[in-house]
Amino acid sequence: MKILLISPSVDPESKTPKGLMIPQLSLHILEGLTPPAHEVKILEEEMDDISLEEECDLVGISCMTANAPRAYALSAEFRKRGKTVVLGGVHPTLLFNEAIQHCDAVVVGEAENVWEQLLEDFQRGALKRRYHHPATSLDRYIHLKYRKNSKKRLFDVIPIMTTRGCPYHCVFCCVSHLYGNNIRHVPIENVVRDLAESQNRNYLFLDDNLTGDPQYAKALFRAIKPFKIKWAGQASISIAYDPEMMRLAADSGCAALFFGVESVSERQLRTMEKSIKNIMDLEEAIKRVKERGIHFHASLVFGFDTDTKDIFQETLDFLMRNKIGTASFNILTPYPGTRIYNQFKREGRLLTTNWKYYDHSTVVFQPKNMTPYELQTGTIQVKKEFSGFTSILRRLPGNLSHPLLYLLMNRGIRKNVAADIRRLPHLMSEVFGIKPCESGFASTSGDTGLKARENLQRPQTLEQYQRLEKGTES
Ligand code: B12
Ligand code: SF4
Repeated sequence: MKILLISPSVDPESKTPKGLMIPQLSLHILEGLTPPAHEVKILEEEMDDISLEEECDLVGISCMTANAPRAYALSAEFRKRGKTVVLGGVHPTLLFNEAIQHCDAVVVGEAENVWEQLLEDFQRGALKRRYHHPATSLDRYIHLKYRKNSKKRLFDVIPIMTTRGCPYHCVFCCVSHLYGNNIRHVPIENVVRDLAESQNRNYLFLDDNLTGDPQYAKALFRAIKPFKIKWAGQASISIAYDPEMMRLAADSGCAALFFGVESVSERQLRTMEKSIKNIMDLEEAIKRVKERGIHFHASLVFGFDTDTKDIFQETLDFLMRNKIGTASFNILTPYPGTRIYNQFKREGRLLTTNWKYYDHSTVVFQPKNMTPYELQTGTIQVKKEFSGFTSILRRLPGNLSHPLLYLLMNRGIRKNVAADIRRLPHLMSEVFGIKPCESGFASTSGDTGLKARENLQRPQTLEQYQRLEKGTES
């Protein structure tokens, strides 16, 4: 039997250079679980073209919330052509009732204990609508085959996940709904086997918090040290206060760590399940990470109810003062299955439930202390100033341990700003319900586009937005 596994893009028109793609682990796990009698083909739409006429018996599609509409559209096309489609991943797990309307079967949660059964059922003509295993074990070794995306070792990065599950319940996160509240581990000998078999130089640990279980993390770092690899991963900022962990991480090849800093507002930090709740301790932690020669990437979120318009300048000042290497500037997104989604829905604050806008870069709700437009453009402005030439030069002295990574990632942010500005007019009319004046964007196309705000009618309240959305005001 021929199985086609697909990871759809949010926007099929835009492609990512192959060299920057990290293989989609879920699809490679499915391939590894598939008995050798079957043939598997993997297509990642961000770099591959998808042919609807592809010869296959079964199609499996993986999606998050933002690419769910595209997954549903592809599924509809394949089903029209007589193919059976199975959906899996974050979004179908969170919204089974919605996903099942668009396909033949859904795998809710992890696939390790159900995929082979699903294939058998399909071959017998007895496919069920829902597959789920409540307590997936990560003990089994699954051999993963990766194709090379790039000939350059610098860009060829292989993903590895060593833990699943999270004991915390951050209001904007769905991970504990997906994988449960207990941290489960892949046996360290299996991780070591992965490294030995893949023979790569660069790895990305996909764990939500690689150091969530300090004992496991330390044993892991000791075990991988002999491979002399370079790796990056996500960790909790509290590791900066564990000198042994820092030493073991650095010795095992840690080049960069991504930290969910989320906010530089103490008011916000105090409301969150964070180990560090004040700015002074955060700044000391950043210093310690950098002293170890580890690149510091901060992930920030704008749009909390405690945020006012001052948060943008406050964040920029913080990033410059601490010479932060790189950062992701996310807009608070109420993903279905999170506490914040339920709250905003209850309060009538969701501006759209078109999932394609649930991408961390679009305001899809009514913020408390500013308009959606202000949150959107404020975030773009921070990205723009942070990734500007002067800012890169000013932060360079604190980022000399990995200069190439520093420059390339900042360039990436810069490119992202241009894309954000290009889509602003579309968001304004489609999500915020603001109609640009006739003279609006055309006259500002040579500029950043942000000046266009002067030419726009800007509704200030949710009621105004809702009226605009219904077309009763223009
Ligand atoms: C790594 C990662 C990324 C990487 C992906 C790199 C890559 N090529 O793999 C990058 C940085 C690119 C990324 C980007 C984004 N990400 Co991300 N990401 C993750 C992370 C940390 C791990 C995902 C992963 O690979 N897990 C390992 C695999 C094995 O697990 P899995 O995908 O769940 O797959 C299992 C099952 O779900 C199931 N399964 C999955 N697919 C399928 C398909 C079929 C057919 C079947 C049968 C089963 C099945 O089987 C698998 C094995 O058990 C998760 C957090 C998490 N814990 O999941 C966030 C996460 C998935 N990302 C998230 C978000 C929001 C994003 C972005 C929108 C953020 C942004 N703006 O940058 C973008 C969107 C990109 C896009 N194109 O849509 C959210 C999704 C929320 C949501 N409801 O959609 C998560 C949950 C983070 C969070 N805490 O909120 N992400
Ligand atoms: S944001 Fe991180 S710590 Fe918080 S629940 Fe999600 S995975 Fe856990």
